[in-house]
Amino acid sequence: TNYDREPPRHPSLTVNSKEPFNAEPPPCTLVASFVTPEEIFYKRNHGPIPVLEDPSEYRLEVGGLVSKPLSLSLEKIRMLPKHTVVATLQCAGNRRTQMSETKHVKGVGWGVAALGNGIWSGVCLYDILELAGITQGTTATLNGGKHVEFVSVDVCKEENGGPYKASVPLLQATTPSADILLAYEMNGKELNRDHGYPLRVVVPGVIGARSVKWLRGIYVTADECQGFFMQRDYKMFPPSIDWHNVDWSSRRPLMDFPVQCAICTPKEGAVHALGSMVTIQGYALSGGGRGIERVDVSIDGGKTWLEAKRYQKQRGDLYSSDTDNDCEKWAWVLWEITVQIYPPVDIIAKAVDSSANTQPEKVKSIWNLRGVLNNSWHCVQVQAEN
Ligand code: MTE
Ligand code: MO
Repeated sequence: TNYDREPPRHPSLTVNSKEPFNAEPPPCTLVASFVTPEEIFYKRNHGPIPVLEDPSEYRLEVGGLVSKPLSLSLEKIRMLPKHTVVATLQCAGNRRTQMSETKHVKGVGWGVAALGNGIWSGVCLYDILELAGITQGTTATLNGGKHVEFVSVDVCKEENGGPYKASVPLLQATTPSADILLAYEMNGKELNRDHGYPLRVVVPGVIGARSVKWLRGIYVTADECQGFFMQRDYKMFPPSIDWHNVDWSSRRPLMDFPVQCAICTPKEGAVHALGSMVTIQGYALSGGGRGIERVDVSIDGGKTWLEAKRYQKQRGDLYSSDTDNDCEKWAWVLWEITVQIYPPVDIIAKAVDSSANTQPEKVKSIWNLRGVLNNSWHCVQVQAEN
């Protein structure tokens, strides 16, 4: 595999793995804007970034159990109705490094910034499927198609040199409110190579692993995708299971992510004077289109809690009511609270989603061999100035 045609990257990124390139921004830059700029948006790859020599030669193949197979050029795709979705992509491995502190887990280490909120524009997956002869809201086609598989062109060692792939159930793919997009723009600009140029899938509310980049083919299939990342990775096992007794076929692939929250500023080990006013900021999100109902912050290690103010647009337009119905359902909320602190203190944040789901207090109770979905309470220690 050849890494000499990688795109340029922003110097502020923390590189967790160089080849393949895996990197995340400093957490404080995440809370600087509701929409994450592309340069600092986390990058999660399993191989070199593909090179598309001639965009006019590109074709998206739509096949499998469809009545009208298609081969679509970029030009044709751009002529179809354009939709925009604001959605946060989050890697299932976000906060994995912390999970490893209790007991080692296998996988690329990530801090709290393996996520980003983007404005994605492109065509709706159900519009493409409709062109291929599948009607909206279909659970199965007459010839037995029940899943929609997305296939890329990148070279992954886990796939023995084959491309990255994933699938979603046909019903989700054909349901307009699921908002699955084939995006060719990110934040109002042409999608860049790191994030999937010329076309990527965006499956809102679902772990990032299913949002296949550098999309080349969409296939309606009878079975769920049998690729490595669906069957032998991105599954969650109980704490009692480790590499010696794991049976990958006993669990389903992860899809929706759970309620999650992290403190982005102050950072771990920050120093503050006794009695100083500190603004604590972070993000919170949940999967499956569930919004955030509440963010609780403690400045005494979890004895008492205060509710933070949440916002989705400008920092200036803080809202804390549950009556805000103009929120983006697939996007994170940013939150903040200004408090007087007497260090040393443990600052903790936890969120509650719109279905009243809460986060586990300790990482130990959700430890799993692949280190996925660490959504335990996030804690930052602040030291006293001496
Ligand atoms: N698509 C392809 N083709 N190859 C990949 O390695 N990584 C997946 C997903 N799509 C991946 C992919 C994973 S695990 C995540 S978390 C997201 O892309 C990351 O998207 P980003 O790099 O645009 O942030
Ligand atoms: Mo991921």
